[in-house]
Amino acid sequence: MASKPLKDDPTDKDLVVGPPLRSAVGLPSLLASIPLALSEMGPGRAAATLLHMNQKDGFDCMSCAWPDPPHRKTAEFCENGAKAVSWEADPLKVPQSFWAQHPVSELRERSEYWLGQQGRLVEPVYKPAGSEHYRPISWDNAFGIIARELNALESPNEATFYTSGRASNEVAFIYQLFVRAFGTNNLPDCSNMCHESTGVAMTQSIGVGKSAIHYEDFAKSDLIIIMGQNPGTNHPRMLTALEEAKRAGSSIIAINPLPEAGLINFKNPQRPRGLIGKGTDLADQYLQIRLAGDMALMQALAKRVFEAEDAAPGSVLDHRFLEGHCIGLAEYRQHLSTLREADVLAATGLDSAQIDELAQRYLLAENVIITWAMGLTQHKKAVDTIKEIMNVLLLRGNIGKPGAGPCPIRGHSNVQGDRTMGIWEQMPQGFMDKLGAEFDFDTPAGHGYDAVQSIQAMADGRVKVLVALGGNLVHAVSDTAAAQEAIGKTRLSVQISTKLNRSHAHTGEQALILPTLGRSDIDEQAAGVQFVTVEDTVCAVHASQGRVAPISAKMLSEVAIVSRMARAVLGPGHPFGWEGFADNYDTIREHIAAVVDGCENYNSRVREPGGFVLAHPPRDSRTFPTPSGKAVITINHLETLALPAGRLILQSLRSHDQFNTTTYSLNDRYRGVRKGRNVVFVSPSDLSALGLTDGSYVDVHSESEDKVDRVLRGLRVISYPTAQGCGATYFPEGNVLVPLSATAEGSNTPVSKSIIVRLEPVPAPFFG
Ligand SMILES: Nc1nc2c(c(=O)[nH]1)N[C@H]1C(S)=C(S)[C@@H](COP(=O)(O)OP(=O)(O)OC[C@H]3O[C@@H](n4cnc5c(=O)[nH]c(N)nc54)[C@H](O)[C@@H]3O)O[C@H]1N2
Ligand SMILES: Nc1nc2c(c(=O)[nH]1)N[C@H]1C(S)=C(S)[C@@H](COP(=O)(O)OP(=O)(O)OC[C@H]3O[C@@H](n4cnc5c(=O)[nH]c(N)nc54)[C@H](O)[C@@H]3O)O[C@H]1N2
Ligand code: SF4
Ligand SMILES: [Mo]
Repeated sequence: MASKPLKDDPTDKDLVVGPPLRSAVGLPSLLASIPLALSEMGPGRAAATLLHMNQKDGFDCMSCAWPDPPHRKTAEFCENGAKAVSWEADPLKVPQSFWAQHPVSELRERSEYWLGQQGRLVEPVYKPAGSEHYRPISWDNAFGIIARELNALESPNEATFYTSGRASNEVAFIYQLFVRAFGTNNLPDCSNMCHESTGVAMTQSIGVGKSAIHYEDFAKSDLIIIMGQNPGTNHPRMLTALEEAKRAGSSIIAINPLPEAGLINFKNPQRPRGLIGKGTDLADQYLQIRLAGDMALMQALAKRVFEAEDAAPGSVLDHRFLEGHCIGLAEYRQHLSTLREADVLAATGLDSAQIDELAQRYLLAENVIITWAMGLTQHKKAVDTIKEIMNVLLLRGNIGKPGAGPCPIRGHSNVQGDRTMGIWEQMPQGFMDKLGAEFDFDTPAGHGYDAVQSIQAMADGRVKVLVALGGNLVHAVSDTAAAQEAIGKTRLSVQISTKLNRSHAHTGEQALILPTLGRSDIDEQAAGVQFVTVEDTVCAVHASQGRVAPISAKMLSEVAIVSRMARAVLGPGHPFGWEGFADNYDTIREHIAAVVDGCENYNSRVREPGGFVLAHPPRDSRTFPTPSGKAVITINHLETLALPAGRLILQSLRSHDQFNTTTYSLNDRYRGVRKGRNVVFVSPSDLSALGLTDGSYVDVHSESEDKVDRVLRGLRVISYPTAQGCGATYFPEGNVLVPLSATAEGSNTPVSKSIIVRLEPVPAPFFG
């Protein structure tokens, strides 16, 4: 039974706010996912998808990048994975009549929830210049329009090619090949707005920008420090790994301005006791840090490590490791000697005793893992903050040994694989050389545009065509109004998508929507049913094969779309063998094996049950591929976000029932919010200082250097136990507040988690 398309957009009319929960998962969430799957997909598709999700012969969950355990259970998915597959495998189709009925001007006013509920996109549609309506078009004509517009450009650099991290390795590889054969490195991706800061920082520190642990290391660790991450919502099966680690004797420290339920306690739905019992208490220490205070905290921790070493020389630092594998120790020690505790306390909002306890716990543990996600990467000093994490780990040799290492937790299910395959505006020369040699062509020189630079280039006319392989760029990037205007200036925007979203409404003069198969769909090509491959957050690569029949024969696979687009644009005689790629994905994997380091014998290794783990020199052998050949202990200058009186630092984050810009429902169960999203969380002490009360309404104005008044209107204030001086609201709505130019130093990632705002009281909205 398919859900009925909504007539109206949901409002916050029935918003209910209760207390935040102190435990995650358990019975309610398991039960919550099943009826949803049944009502959206029907029982046949629900069984075909849920039972094959994350199994060795099934498909990879399309939601987050959390890895699969070595031994799989029958139900190897979480509530949010079930929501993601229910949303994708929805048998409801956007009907042909839809396009005549709904002009783009109307779609612009619709909520993401409404857009996503209209069903799967099942035929290509085209909006000509000057028209308010899309209309069905043949695939050949669609590719013809793309070829015409791309080939009319004065330079290939006048086009930009976005990728969202759900794309498989196979399509990512041929997409970047097409883009580089066309002649540009303009390959922005969602990673630019996500873990870019991580990649930059870790590459400088240890030479590799990826997690340096195996799945099994969680249970081998003595201590896991979880920073800036909400696993209960965004990587729910991580709670199982944390529970196993706790049972094996590890302790957990959570560092987060918000008391997130999933970090406090976990009831495991896979364990009968978990359903009814009191669950496992997770965090042994919970540090409610001020937003953007983590760099100061890591420096204070490192300083305490040095003080302990001074008190007991030779017994605290890992001298053998430091001497054999690292540079920069003496300078770092010297630099931290000037760190002032008062600055640390102001930046973190913590007291010295809390930081002392953190240091004691760190020093007592032999093997330490530090994980993090968007709470660290989306700040001005994000790169330096992550380099300080690396410093802390290096001091005690917490890398390249069992149970220890840095572990950034990626977002989209294949965002890491897409990078491995060459989706990056600044791929290293070694990759470019191998790509050029394999296909015998001159790869474009120089760096291309990232996501923010692409929007800026559209705004000032340097980019005239936008092609997007998935995602929802206009609503995911910062400064929504500026992004809408910029994309509106292009000649053509092309979206390769499964479902409708805001990027189909804010388009170039002309626009194309190309409907694609998703992860769960059976992908049949000339050589038979195909599988694709993906890489998870711990560098494990494996196959993924869809399990349900596509609901329309007019949808094409992403590989078919990209290879046909390439043939249309580059000409029928183009020598790379595009047609064969779509017929049989093994042909693509042969090229991946030749070009991508670590992917030798790719076709046979991904056919092993469970796949294989990519090499990682720091993890595997304490070899550091930096210019010096050593891990670099870096010096970073502390800068604390200044907070003028009467202002708050605001973060924008995910509710429990959304996937990035996709809204599954208006609920955020763990934080006690139901049937509404237009809320701002503020601490009780800030509320009284600002003269506001729980339940009142405010407009949120951001205060930026360019003096533009960016406003998010009519938010309901929630008194919430967040760190003092800090507020929170939901992403993507919060993007209207972030100037395009407000980005992290060194990674150009929008600072979505540190926006200085002022709250102005307004009357309660009237819900007619
Ligand atoms: N269900 C679901 N799963 C998802 C996604 C989704 O939208 N829905 N998105 C996927 C993607 S693309 C990504 S990148 C990940 C995101 O995963 P997360 O990073 O967990 O996502 P956010 O909701 O942005 O949460 C940020 C967390 O960091 C904390 N935080 C914010 N600022 C700071 C800070 O300055 N310091 C510290 N210490 N903590 C801070 C917040 O309080 C919050 O708990 O999840 C992935 N998985
Ligand atoms: N303010 C603020 N902004 C943020 C963030 C934040 O925390 N705060 N987080 C940032 C982060 S971490 C990220 S990753 C970005 C996310 O940016 P994006 O990746 O661009 O956004 P998504 O919402 O994940 O994209 C969803 C759309 O992808 C399409 N889609 C879904 N599945 C498939 C598929 O299999 N194939 C294809 N071709 N299309 C598909 C659907 O049409 C769907 O509407 O947003 C960033 N923006
Ligand atoms: S943890 Fe992430 S990848 Fe695993 S089932 Fe849940 S949403 Fe999917
Ligand atoms: Mo992300």
